[in-house]
Amino acid sequence: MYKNRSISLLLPTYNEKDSIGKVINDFENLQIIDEILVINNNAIEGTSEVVAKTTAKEIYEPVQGYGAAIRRGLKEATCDLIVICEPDDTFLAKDIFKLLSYVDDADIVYSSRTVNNFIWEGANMGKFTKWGCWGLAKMIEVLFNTNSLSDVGSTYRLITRNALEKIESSFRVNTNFFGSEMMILSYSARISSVQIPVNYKKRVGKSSATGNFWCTLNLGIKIIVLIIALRLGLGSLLIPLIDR
Ligand SMILES: Nc1nc2c(ncn2[C@@H]2O[C@H](COP(=O)(O)OP(=O)(O)O)[C@@H](O)[C@H]2O)c(=O)[nH]1
Ligand SMILES: [Mg+2]
Repeated sequence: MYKNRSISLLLPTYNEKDSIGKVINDFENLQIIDEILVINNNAIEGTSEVVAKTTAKEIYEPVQGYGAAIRRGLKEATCDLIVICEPDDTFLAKDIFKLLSYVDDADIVYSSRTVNNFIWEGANMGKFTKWGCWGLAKMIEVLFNTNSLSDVGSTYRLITRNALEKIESSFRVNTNFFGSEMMILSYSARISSVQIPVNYKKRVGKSSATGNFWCTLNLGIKIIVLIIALRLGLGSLLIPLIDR
């Protein structure tokens, strides 16, 4: 609970068997989360056994992709505030307090991983990823006239139930750029938000979304198409072509 508001935490999992137990424990130890939901998205063998040793509830989502997993979690979450994170140990559980400290002023608190002194040694935030994420965030900032944004791809975020209800029916993306779609839809719906820096650490295990230059470039191009499609009102036409 935070100021009498209950908190759900969503952790989608695909390839995080070796870190998910620690990440869940880190959040449990904060003693403020009311419900931890792990969305198992055809995760590697052994993941369920690790989750079973924690207080988290495991949900299976067969439709493959980060977006499909998060959308399922958002449907299942029961609390007033919903926090989305990753179980790969790239984020710090205690940074949830930074997100929560803005919840009186904004209905969505996004995080940014591009602030230099918050990027840990070994984190997957080389120049290409950093400036790419920053540049695409600026593209959204200009085209949708948003508050200051410095990262298009940070998945650690908080949304109030009220805000979620305004945009949930517009979600279309099932794959890795769901987070960017959510961001743009929230600005189109005039939901108040802010983006704040969080710590970004070295990943445990291999990243499947931005693990190498070509994956990152491919994702970046899809996000450019997404931004233009949503700006021109062509989401229903163009998103199905790139959402794979
Ligand atoms: N790539 C991928 N990630 C998925 C899938 N389903 C859920 N995820 C989650 O997407 C998040 C981001 O993936 P990750 O490999 O960490 O990419 P990175 O954060 O860009 O390094 C992780 O929390 C995964 O558990 C899927 O089908 N493919
Ligand atoms: Mg990750």
